[in-house]
Amino acid sequence: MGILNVTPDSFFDGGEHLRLDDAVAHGLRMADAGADIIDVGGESTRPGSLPVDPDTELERVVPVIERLAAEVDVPISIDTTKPEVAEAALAAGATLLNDVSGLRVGPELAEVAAAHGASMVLMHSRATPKDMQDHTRYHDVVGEVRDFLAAAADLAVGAGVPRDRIILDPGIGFAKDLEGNLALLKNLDELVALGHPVLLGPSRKSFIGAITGLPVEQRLGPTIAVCAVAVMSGVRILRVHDVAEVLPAVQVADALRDTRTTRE
Ligand code: HH2
Repeated sequence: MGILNVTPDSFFDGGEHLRLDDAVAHGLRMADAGADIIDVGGESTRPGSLPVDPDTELERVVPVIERLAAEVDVPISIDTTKPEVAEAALAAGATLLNDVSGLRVGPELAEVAAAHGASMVLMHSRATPKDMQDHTRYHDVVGEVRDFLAAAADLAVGAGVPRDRIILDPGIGFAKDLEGNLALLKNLDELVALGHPVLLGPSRKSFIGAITGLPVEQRLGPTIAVCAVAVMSGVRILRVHDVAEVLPAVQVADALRDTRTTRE
């Protein structure tokens, strides 16, 4: 899944794709590089970021989705927590709804997805991007995230989304400190065991900076390492900024995973 942030303030690519032509060109580049999904977002959710009003978010994402839907074959995903933005994005040609709130505010987003026959990503998070890093304490982060995602999947099914269209995501960096992120990354198999495809978004995030001391521009190598480990743990979708660079590592990890399982 290639990331296409149509925002002025995303933590890595903020401001790079605000012009429609630049955004579409980047989407096409990622599709050419082998992305299976393009994830379009119009609101940064980095720690500390402030919400964007629905009209601004709509103006950013809808024209990009319309153009990409006409110009690329790969599915387009909309990264939003606002039902009105989801509705317009799915009408414009997106077929996957990426909900970083994991339906915390209720089933409305799932109802929108169901009405459009769209698939859904349900991600674990807490509070809002502005204050989520004040909510990083858990008794058992892996168990709590797993139970949250299982309940969110049930809520989506209740709202009409077929179970086989639901993807789960532990939400790396969303209301998690380094210890929490590492616990989740070390126990991805527990989320995979829920039976849904698991998506992971580690790309250039601050836990990599905390481990390596590297600034965001220099986090590609460690991002690739995390992606390879995630594939070995059964993760099926990696949400990344650098599709061309990550894809070969994912292909190799996938081949090694098959080797390990076919020997017995
Ligand atoms: N991370 C971000 C945004 N959306 N969606 C899912 N499913 N999983 C994630 O881990 C995830 C996500 C944050 O990263 P990014 O889009 O690069 O930055 P920003 O929020 O600053 O736009």
